[in-house]
Amino acid sequence: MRLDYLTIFPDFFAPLELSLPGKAAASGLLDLGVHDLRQWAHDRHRTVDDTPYGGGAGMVMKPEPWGEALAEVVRPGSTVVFTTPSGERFDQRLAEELSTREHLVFACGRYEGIDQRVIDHAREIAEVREISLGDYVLNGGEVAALAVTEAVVRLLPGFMGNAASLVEESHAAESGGLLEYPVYTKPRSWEGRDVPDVLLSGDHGAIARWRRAEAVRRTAQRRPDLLSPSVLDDGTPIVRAVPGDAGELLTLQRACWVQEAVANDMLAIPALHESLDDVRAWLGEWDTYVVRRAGRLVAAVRGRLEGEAGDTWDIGRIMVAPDLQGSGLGRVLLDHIQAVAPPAATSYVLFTGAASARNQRMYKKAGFRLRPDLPAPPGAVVLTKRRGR
Ligand code: 6GU
Repeated sequence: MRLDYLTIFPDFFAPLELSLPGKAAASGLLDLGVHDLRQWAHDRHRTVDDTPYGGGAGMVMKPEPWGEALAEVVRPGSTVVFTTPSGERFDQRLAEELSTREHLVFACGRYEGIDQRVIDHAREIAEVREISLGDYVLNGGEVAALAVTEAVVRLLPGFMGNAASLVEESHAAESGGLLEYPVYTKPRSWEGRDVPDVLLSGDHGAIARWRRAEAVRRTAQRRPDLLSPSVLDDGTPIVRAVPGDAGELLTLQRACWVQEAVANDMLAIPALHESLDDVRAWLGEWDTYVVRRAGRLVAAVRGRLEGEAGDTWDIGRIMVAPDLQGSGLGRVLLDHIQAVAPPAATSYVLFTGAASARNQRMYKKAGFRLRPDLPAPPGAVVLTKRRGR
């Protein structure tokens, strides 16, 4: 595999010489080229940026040096990787895909980005991927290019010493997309902390079961988005809400809570008065799940840990589009939100209108009990349930 880097900070890539890619280069598995973009800037100051058309903050990278650089470095079969916070999210699947390419050219943007025509032009002469490491902003794409390089290069055949360690680690498709289980080595007891007994048992079946259970527990706690989504009877998935769902959630919420207002003869219900910004804000604070039918957002539920000890899973905003009410969707969402509660949750709590007879019936059927002993908002009742283990 050949790797080229186009950057205004070639020194960023010095680590390539020492780390694993350096060894691969020495063994002939990798060919590396680091290029200073300014060698293709021809004015006295070797300028690579300029002010944005249309105004706005910051500087934009000029197209001409990039055009010349790509003309020199790209060849048939190249893949050009633009590292940018507005790219597609880099993950193990994408690393595996890139590891099949003959030639990667990393184009590292700085400032507010590269003139869009450079990317459009690159698409005509090569395969182009715009890649982001995640939802945060770095000053430039160099560190991202290094991270992508390390993830890709270690997948090349003959690169890792131990092929099995590639299969078992976090995120490998073969381990079911779970995070890795915790690992231990000697000594058996350290600073009063002991290695779990099962690992010393010699019982390989028990060890495999323990590791699998730990991997699932960790994943549920840290990355619930990686666990297989729940599905309805007809296979419709229940998926995590994303920020772009806010508008439809607001519409559904208004529709559902008008019914509540009528049933309880009361307009002072928070869900009825929230703005789009309110919904956007709570989406960031709650684990929210939605169901779509034929593209339309028809149901939702949210949960989060509450209480002094953080052990109560607060369930709310169970909403089902008026035309689908009575179909059992609400109950499925109620079961789902209990199932995804983090391990710390030892009980569930929810509120509903004091006069919302249908809701209360469903909650009681699901094992919740009315708690007149607990404080409730005006016009509402509290129901709780202990979490079964
Ligand atoms: Cl690839 N570039 C920059 N500048 N910031 C980032 C990133 C890339 N990925 C996450 N943040």
